[in-house]
Amino acid sequence: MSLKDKLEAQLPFWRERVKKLVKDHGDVVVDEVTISQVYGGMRNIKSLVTDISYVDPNEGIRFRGYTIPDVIQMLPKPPGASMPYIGGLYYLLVVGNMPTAEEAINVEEEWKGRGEVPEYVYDVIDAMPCETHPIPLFSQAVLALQRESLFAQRYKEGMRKEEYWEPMLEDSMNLVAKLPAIAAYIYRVKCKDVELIIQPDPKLDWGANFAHMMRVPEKGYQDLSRLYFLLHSDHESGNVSAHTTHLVASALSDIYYAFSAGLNGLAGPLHGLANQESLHWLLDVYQKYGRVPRREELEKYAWDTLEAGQVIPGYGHAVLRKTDPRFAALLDFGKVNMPDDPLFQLANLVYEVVPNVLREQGKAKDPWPNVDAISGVLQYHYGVREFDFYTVLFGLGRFLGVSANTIWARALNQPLERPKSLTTDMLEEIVQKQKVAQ
Ligand code: NMX
Ligand code: MLT
Repeated sequence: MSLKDKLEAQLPFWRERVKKLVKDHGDVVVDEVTISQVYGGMRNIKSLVTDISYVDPNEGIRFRGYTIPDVIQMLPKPPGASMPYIGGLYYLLVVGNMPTAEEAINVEEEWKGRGEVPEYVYDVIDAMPCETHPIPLFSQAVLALQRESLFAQRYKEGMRKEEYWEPMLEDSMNLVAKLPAIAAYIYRVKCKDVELIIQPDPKLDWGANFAHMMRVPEKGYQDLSRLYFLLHSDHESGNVSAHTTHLVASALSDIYYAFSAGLNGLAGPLHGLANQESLHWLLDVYQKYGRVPRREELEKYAWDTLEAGQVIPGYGHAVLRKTDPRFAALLDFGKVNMPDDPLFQLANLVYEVVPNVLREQGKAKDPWPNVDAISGVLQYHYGVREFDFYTVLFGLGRFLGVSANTIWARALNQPLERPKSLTTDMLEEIVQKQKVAQ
């Protein structure tokens, strides 16, 4: 059975399960909302649902119930690789269980058949000024492809609601197949390379093909690419890129519109841009001392950053309260593949020093590193040194999760998202009424 058949087979059960839960228990209270949360970016308000991944504050992400070490160990891998097929990860995210090697390879093969990028996409990228940040290039390229949307076409033709998931899946499979070539092209444009289009190698899997089109020959970079996309794929529903994609798609905008919007959210320095900011910070430290600094020097540098009113990029998180397991997975990769790289050693030292500094300062609720504290160091090691490009890499991985979520949102007929707002007067009135009632 194909990924599509496996998905389709589950839909009657899931539709009935959700229908029954809402019908029988629709009034059960899940959460209460305080004024601090209303003014505080809706932090920790439990108001979204996804079965694809869950972030436990003390444990970190689980994909379909599996931890990162489980996923790395259990997913099928290409011969000789230490990291899994991304086709297998996509199967896990969309279908919900671990694929066999054959099932993972089937997804990879389907993508190969859908990978050709129309020429006009490259024309759109070429038409933009070369100093444009890679994220607008990526986001525009995705938006340009909207004319290919089967969802939009079928909707226009009068598709039935129960069928929405199907063209959403088709669009997602088409887009995921094209994204590595588009991303690699943007990288080559930014590097002012003469050879802009590198044809994919049909013998390689999705992750390794990305490495090939980036023209990074080391085998380690193939594995880093697979690992990187796996780790960045999903982080439950409330993060800015996932939530934006979900919100836009809830208006029945197709995945091209929705993901392009999600990428624009990812571009913010408090979200995906933190990976490039983090590498800048590490390089500034390194350049200041001309070497890996001593612990006391690094401590002072961190304090200087805080006293200048800036954040330490790559540290802290809106949900996590422990070291991000994605950081830990990249750290482990670095220990095996680049233990002597001075920047890697610096990132390691920062991990020993900065959490104590942030704890002492007492502001950040989470003093621990997130994925962005180290991801750039590993790219830098393999020669991918266009910092601006790092958020594109994050976005390429993130598509896997947000598209899986969008397919399921349409399969379960999730409605238009439209929360309610209040005025400050109204909130003050609520406070007064509660005081009187006490
Ligand atoms: N360095 C300095 N101050 C920090 C940091 C940090 N790394 N993290 C949080 N704080 C401050 C934060 O600015 C806030 O200050 P103020 O009260 O003056 O506004 C205070 O601590 C409380 O913030 P929190 O409630 O702990 O964090 P919040 O949930 O609002 O934000 C982040 C989470 C991730 C936006 C925040 O920790 C941050 O800005 N980190 C640095 C940027 C970063 O690494 N972003 C990447 C996130 C992960 N990703 O991959 O997208
Ligand atoms: C993410 O991967 O989206 C980030 O860690 C941010 C988040 O989860 O809020």
